[in-house]
Amino acid sequence: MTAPLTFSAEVAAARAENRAVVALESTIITHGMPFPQNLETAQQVEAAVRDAGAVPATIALMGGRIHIGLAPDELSALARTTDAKKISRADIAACLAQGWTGATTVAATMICARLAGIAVFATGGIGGVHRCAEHSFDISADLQELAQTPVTVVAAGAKAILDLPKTLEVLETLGVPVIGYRTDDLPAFWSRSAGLPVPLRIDSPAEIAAAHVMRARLGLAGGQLVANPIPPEAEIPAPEIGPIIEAALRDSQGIAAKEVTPFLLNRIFELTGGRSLTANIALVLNNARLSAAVAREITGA
Ligand code: PSU
Repeated sequence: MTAPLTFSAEVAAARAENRAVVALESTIITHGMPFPQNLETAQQVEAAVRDAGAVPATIALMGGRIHIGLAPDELSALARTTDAKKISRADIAACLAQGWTGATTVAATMICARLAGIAVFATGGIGGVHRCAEHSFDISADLQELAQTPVTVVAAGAKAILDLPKTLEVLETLGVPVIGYRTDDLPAFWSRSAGLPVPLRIDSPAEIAAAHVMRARLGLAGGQLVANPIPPEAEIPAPEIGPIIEAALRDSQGIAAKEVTPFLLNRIFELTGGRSLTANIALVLNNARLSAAVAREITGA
């Protein structure tokens, strides 16, 4: 009994040649950005990985199979789909067994990447501990996944809609290394700094790769979170985005569970007149480039 994996032609060729592969998620396409920017971004992110010398593997669930790499027409169809389910660890088996179309979150993409033997994954920002989680208990399954699945995830920190100090605390409790890339400050998605120290700092892709390999040698479960700050020219500084996040949170009363993050991202998009999306695209591209460099170091290419 093996997992139902279907590799795209490009990813299958890369595997045969032992070339570096970078996993990419699909919830950001279906639930994180509006059409057509979602498709344009997904295509640009794949191109950025190729330009940096690795092969992109966008992951999605379709027809009862885990697709590792999507053909251009599949990517385009997914970006236009309005009824894809947002799939995390809890949903993945039922989604496959039912043959639903599922977009993978960070947690589900990590599970699929591990099954496909992919060590590095690029996203925008991970999920984490939501504000007022002491009342709602809303903590993203992404954190537990980082604690148990050995994939290095490159993100621009956790999304600033979250409670970032609590997110860092939970990651520490779970034993997840949070590595600032060329920074001592925790990046906050749209902003370069959350005003919190990042627990670890590493300044080169080779050293991030070495830490990944060392975790495997030590038999440590779980992955690493690489926190890569948004490029300076694209950032929305924290004092500027802060009040907008507060306003979006006020508007989110009554929204719960999986709907919270997509609602907030969309509301912040509206309140910033689209500037948050421009920043989101820039940070994802930046993470794709760093992921390709780390993946190449791990495969020795
Ligand atoms: N990064 C982005 N946009 C997104 C996401 C990441 O730039 O929409 C998605 C990821 O799939 C992540 C999810 O796993 O948001 C977090 O959702 P939740 O807070 O419901 O766990």
